[in-house]
Amino acid sequence: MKRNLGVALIALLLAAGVVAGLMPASVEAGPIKLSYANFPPAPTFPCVQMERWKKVVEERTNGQVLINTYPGATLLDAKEMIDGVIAGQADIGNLCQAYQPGRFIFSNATALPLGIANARVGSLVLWDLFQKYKPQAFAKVKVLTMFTTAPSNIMSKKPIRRLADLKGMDLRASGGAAQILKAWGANQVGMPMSATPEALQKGVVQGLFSSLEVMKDFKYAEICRFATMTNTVIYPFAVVMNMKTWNSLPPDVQKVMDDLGPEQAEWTGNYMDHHVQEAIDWSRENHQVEFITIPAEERPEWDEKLQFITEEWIKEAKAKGLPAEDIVADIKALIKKYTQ
Ligand code: DTR
Repeated sequence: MKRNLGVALIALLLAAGVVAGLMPASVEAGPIKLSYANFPPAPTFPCVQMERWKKVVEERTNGQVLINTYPGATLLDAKEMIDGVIAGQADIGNLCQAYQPGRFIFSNATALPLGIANARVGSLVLWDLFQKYKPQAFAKVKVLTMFTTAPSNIMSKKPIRRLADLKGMDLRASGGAAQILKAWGANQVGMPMSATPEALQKGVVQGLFSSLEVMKDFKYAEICRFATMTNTVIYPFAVVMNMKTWNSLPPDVQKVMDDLGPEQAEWTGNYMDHHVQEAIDWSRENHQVEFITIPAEERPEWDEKLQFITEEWIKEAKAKGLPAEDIVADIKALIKKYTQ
């Protein structure tokens, strides 16, 4: 009898422990596992921000969530990213919106030559703009964060000091930036970032147009000993989650991710700006790269040649039913707000 009482007491204590959350109810369901796909190699900035997001989410959810990252297109490549996430091939994916200017016409307004001076400003502008307009292109996914690159510059094997030096030169660009190179008289060659190292090696192109951190991350400084500081457009990116996955997450996990959206945008912008400066210093020191400033008297000509791009975008966006002029006005106002 005494013994039975003892057993009952232990059982009662155990039950109380379960109710109080001190012990697992049965075999505890393991952490929620999420896959995160990315297209460029691990050391590049889109993947650095991915690892940071993973670490912060895992910490802030106290191990409730575990994220497996897949850099280097091992799960999904650049152009299949959003459809792959919609189809559930990955729970999360990072995509460059500028690679598909027709599909992401709204966000690519931030890639117009409107004077975004750095990645921090670009990322904050893009995030706010997305929140205000919630573009249709993202209706089927949950957007976790957005960010941009720093402005684009020309990296080349031969020096480009004046517009005339660009005439007929084969230069790589991707997405919306292609028309910029064309407008300046270069022969634009389109390809994703991943194909560029080989194209440079083989001499298919004599340079490229991108933000300058790639000088270090892809070691382009070994081949391109010159960089012409055009400080033109940024590239917008987005990190998206499969909608079913999102809806299956507990509210506290969703809140951690929601709160992280704008913080991650700013963190990535700051990381990028800092890293661009590091890459410039590294390229100068290790490969004697010359950074060329466009002569002041020629600068207006470079800028004038790009004016049509915003006008064309407004026409195209209007035809698709977007409030194009309002979007451009908002971008200009947001640039002012975040540049101060
Ligand atoms: N400028 C775009 C986007 C870009 C900039 N840095 C990286 C690094 C890795 C992948 C893409 C990008 C481009 O030229 O593709």
